[in-house]
Amino acid sequence: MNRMMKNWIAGMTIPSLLLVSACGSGTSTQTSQPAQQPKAEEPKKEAPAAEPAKSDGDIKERTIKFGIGLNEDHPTGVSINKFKELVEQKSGGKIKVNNYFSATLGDDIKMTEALQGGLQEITLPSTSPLVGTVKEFGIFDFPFIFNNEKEADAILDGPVGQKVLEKLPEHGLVGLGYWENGFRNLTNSKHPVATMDDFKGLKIRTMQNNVHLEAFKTLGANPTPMAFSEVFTALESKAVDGQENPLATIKSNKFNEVQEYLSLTKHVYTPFVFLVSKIFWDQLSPEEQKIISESAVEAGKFQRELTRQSNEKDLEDLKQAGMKVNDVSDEEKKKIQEALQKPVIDKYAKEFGEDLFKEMMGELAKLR
Ligand code: KDG
Repeated sequence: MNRMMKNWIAGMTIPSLLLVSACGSGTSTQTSQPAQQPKAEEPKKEAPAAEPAKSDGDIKERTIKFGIGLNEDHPTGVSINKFKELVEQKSGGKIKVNNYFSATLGDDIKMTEALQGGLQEITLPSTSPLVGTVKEFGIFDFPFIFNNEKEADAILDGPVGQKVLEKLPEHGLVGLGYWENGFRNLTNSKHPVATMDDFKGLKIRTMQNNVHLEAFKTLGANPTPMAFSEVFTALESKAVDGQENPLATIKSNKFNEVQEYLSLTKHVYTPFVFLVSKIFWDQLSPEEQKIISESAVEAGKFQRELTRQSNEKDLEDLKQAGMKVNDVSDEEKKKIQEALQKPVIDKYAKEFGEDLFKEMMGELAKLR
């Protein structure tokens, strides 16, 4: 994106009604509060002509491009198809959603940029590669921060998650809530990873995220950041020894074909963020925004349930497919977490915003 476009996006604000719809109704069935509304401003002159939002009840013929890196058979792919169904049904067939799976529109960063430029309407990236755009997403990347999905839901659907979503509009993006990528587990082709020492020397692909990189480095591994679409080939060619992802992704992307060991490290939880292009969003009528945000929330609930239900079967299937699976004891996880506290968590909490980090930890303490 060129500088003029960036400046223009940074200068844009959303008419207050639209923002309430994006951040309020988008998460209204969850526990978060409506967003603070910035004052409406005239868009700057060089803005592409966006059609003004019309009155309630106005639904136009539109086509949405929705892209993701995962495959269609992944629980998230199934749920994106559910989103399509909901939008098409709620709009009486006027709004069409075309889904593009398996990174056919590019990786998470590329699709996010396409949204900012108004070239694509929706994507559902992991929050981790987005820290270059909204650094606060990084607080979700800390190892062992969430003990279970219930804690993740409470933080993401609560005020902390909402505050991070509110950073998106100034970057040309609108966030309609969080779906689940999930707890990540390590696979590799060398040996089981059951202790802190077992990480040493392993070449591991990570997402494009400094916390992940630094954490694996601190454990003595050799991390390489890489877009998701390149992972299978990198594992197959042995350019890297391992990677880490939730079980559904390991299965859907057939990493078991090129990885022998699956260690249930559950070292970090990754959210997906439901992103809409702000250029597109601002063209929609309140009625159209409502259809999209309600469908995102409804399909998101379905997605979390489906992902959680499939975990057990995914593990069974991966074992059946020949992966050698091992657990990591709580004691060992604690040792790893302690080793990462100072060089990773304390260091990056300062960078991402200590107040927000403290707020998250305070909320988590209340839940425990
Ligand atoms: O589009 C989603 C995927 O590309 C990605 O976010 C999956 O967790 C993931 C990874 O490891 O890159």
